[in-house]
Amino acid sequence: MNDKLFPSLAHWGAFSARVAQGRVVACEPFVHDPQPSPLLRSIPAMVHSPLRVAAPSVREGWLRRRDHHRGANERYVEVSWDEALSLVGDEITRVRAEFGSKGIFGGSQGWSSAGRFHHARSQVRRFLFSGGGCVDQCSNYSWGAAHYLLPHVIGSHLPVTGKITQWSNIVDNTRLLIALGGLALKNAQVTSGGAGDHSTLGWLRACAERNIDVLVVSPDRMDAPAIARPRWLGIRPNTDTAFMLGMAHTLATENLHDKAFLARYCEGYERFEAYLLGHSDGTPKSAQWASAICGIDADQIRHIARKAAVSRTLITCAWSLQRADHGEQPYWMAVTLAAMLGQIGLPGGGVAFGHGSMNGAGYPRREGLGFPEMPLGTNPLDFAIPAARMGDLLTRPGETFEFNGKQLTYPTIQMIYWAGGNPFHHHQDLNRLAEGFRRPQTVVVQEAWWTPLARHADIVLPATTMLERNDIGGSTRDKYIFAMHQAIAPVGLARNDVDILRELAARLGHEAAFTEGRDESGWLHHLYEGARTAANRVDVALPEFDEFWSRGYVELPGPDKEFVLFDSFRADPETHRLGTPSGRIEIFSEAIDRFGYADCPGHACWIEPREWAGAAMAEQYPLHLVSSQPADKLHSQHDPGPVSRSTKVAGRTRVRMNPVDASRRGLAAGDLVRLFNARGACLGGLQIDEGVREGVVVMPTGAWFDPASDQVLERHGNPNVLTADQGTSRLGQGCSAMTALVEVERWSGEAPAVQVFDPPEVLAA
Ligand SMILES: Nc1nc2c(c(=O)[nH]1)N[C@H]1C(S)=C(S)[C@@H](COP(=O)(O)OP(=O)(O)OC[C@H]3O[C@@H](n4cnc5c(=O)[nH]c(N)nc54)[C@H](O)[C@@H]3O)O[C@H]1N2
Ligand SMILES: Nc1nc2c(c(=O)[nH]1)N[C@H]1C(S)=C(S)[C@@H](COP(=O)(O)OP(=O)(O)OC[C@H]3O[C@@H](n4cnc5c(=O)[nH]c(N)nc54)[C@H](O)[C@@H]3O)O[C@H]1N2
Ligand SMILES: [Mo]
Repeated sequence: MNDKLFPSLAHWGAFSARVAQGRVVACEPFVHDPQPSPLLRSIPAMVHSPLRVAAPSVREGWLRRRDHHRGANERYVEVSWDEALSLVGDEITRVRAEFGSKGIFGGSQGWSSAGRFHHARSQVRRFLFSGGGCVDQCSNYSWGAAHYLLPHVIGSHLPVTGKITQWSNIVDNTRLLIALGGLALKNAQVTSGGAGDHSTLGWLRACAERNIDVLVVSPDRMDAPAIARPRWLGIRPNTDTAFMLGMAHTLATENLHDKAFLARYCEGYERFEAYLLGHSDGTPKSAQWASAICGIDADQIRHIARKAAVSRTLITCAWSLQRADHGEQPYWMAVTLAAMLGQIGLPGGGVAFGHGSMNGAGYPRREGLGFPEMPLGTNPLDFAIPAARMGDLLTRPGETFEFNGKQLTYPTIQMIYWAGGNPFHHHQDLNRLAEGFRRPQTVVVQEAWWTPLARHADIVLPATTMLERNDIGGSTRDKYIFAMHQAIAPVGLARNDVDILRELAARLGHEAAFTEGRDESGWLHHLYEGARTAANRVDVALPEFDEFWSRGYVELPGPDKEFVLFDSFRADPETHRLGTPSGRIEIFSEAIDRFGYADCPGHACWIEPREWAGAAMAEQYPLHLVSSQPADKLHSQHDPGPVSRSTKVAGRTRVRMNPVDASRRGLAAGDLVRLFNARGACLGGLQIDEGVREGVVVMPTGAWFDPASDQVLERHGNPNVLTADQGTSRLGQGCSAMTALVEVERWSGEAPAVQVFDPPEVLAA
């Protein structure tokens, strides 16, 4: 066989594509990766999938009548590239002329591919910005609440991006590791921008070897991998703030809190303490009080607090905690609790975010080392909505809302342009989103596959995958820069996103601003040289481009000194002031207090989520839905691939439930079940698991949205027909997907077939 190997990179790992007779036949993991992800196995089937968009396609109803009827099961007509680009170019020109740039929604949230030059979302925003601007999106679905809270409290949001105390430092120093939301290995498969070094498993093993007391607090025991020899506390979802308040109360009443640390490094502890002890509202937040809310025994809460006070303790919070109603509160409370323990800035102590959320969180790059990233330019419109508020944008034009101390108004969107994301994966309350998607005049999508988003578009432009183009990849959370070699010719009539946009820019008269005079090769050299120059400045020599390209990767040295979050602030808080107004940790924030938000007051506090076990609504919908990240894919990417398909039960997403809840409903393993609430309903395949806390069901995200035409039932198991589309609070306006109540029953009728894995009807040109 005359197979050839081509180095490449996905968010879930570096690999080499094996190509025979012009087809990708296998993906071989990067040789230096200690723990390659099994997700690589889906790539060949997906690249050559019958679900690839073969040619530019226009929805028949839009082409003939300009109708807005965007459903999930529409018919398309193939057109030539020239006709497709004329239609798109004319629409952009018309909408800009009639409504201005604020008529175009181009935030295009989504992970796209790992390559940094062909990163679709970056390119589409560059294109729209250089052509006059668009309504953009700020922050993301991952950590929206933290993004806007943490600068008020600790002066920066950077710790939530992965700049946190290094794993090696934890292994050497921590004695008690409290992981709220856990350390799930499923999540460690992925790093945004690509992972060459899957290291989390090794770090968890090292924790066990050092006899670190790893305490996983989560509704799902899967978040407590056995390799770390953890203890598991099955908490009620969305109640971590109460749990930590109970610990804080124990510290304060037993005089175990570090008064010297609070006085020197923090602002406003007294205001918080008045609340904690119940002086300001009559309710002491005792361990007993906390236990009734979070479902963890009061003695256990007290015991953990006492142990934390005498051990080197690190509290690390998964990002999921803040992807919930009032998601700002658990993060603020974790900082407050860590401040009371007085170990912030010490090796292996204090507070951190996301060690269990993504590979490489806790592996910061050496200070000063750059990585290849496309410049976006600036948006002339200078307007962005918080990422997760797009449902409101589309359904509430003209409405004013509050966001981190500002008032913004949703404009009326006439045109949506998307490349590199899937809102029918990532957004909440998808039935509402589908309604919002019918409002604009035109929806343009660049996609490689007939995803649920492509099926809701008027004009679908077929894009190449990473194996059909040359690129360069890397992440601040990984130690490599990777060359990505084109392995095969574009499939069907697919074009590179950047080439589609360049030709449109040429037709619209801003090609030079879009390309800056560089083609693919020019940009790859430019991006690599940027990283090389930055490295040179910190005395790290990287090889010339040609050597890098033929070797396929370069390895960058790790930090020269172990990274410990806030160590310099601790050493000298006057010189290394935090970026908060006081320069210190703000346990009470004047700035937030002045906003006057009842849903995010001036210090951390327990506010009941609108949906949780303690809500009145729980009588009708008694199960808390946890829609966590899927183990078998990245979001909705490659859901039709073999890895994802092999995990489905009865052809639908697996939903896990405690045996007590199952027997109460007369349900058995393998049953086809219907999950429902007032917002929607979907099918799932039942798995019974005593590692799921009673009162909770776990349905991971990622199933391609497959509504029956009446929209009453989603057939495939997409939990976002059940989640609520509401901001975390007026402060962060983040995604609050983890706050949803549902009921589950056996599906007794005939099982409706899943249809989203069949391509839509497409008429030849
Ligand atoms: N219920 C619930 N919902 C959630 C979450 C949750 O925890 N619970 N988590 C949220 C989070 S944290 C996130 S980050 C989001 C993720 O949401 P998204 O990032 O929108 O999800 P993806 O499935 O990664 O979408 C990427 C899309 O880009 C396409 N694509 C890949 N490469 C290319 C390319 O080169 N060119 C083009 N044009 N397209 C390409 C893929 O086919 C795919 O359709 O979901 C959010 N939604
Ligand atoms: N395999 C894979 N890995 C991924 C991704 C993927 O799609 N697939 N997505 C990546 C992305 S974009 C992101 S943002 C990160 C997200 O990282 P996280 O937000 O940390 O990931 P999740 O899986 O949503 O949540 C982690 C765990 O938190 C638990 N949990 C949920 N609610 C609560 C709660 O109220 N309290 C407590 N204590 N625990 C709770 C759930 O059981 C869940 O397994 O993951 C990344 N990693
Ligand atoms: Mo995310």
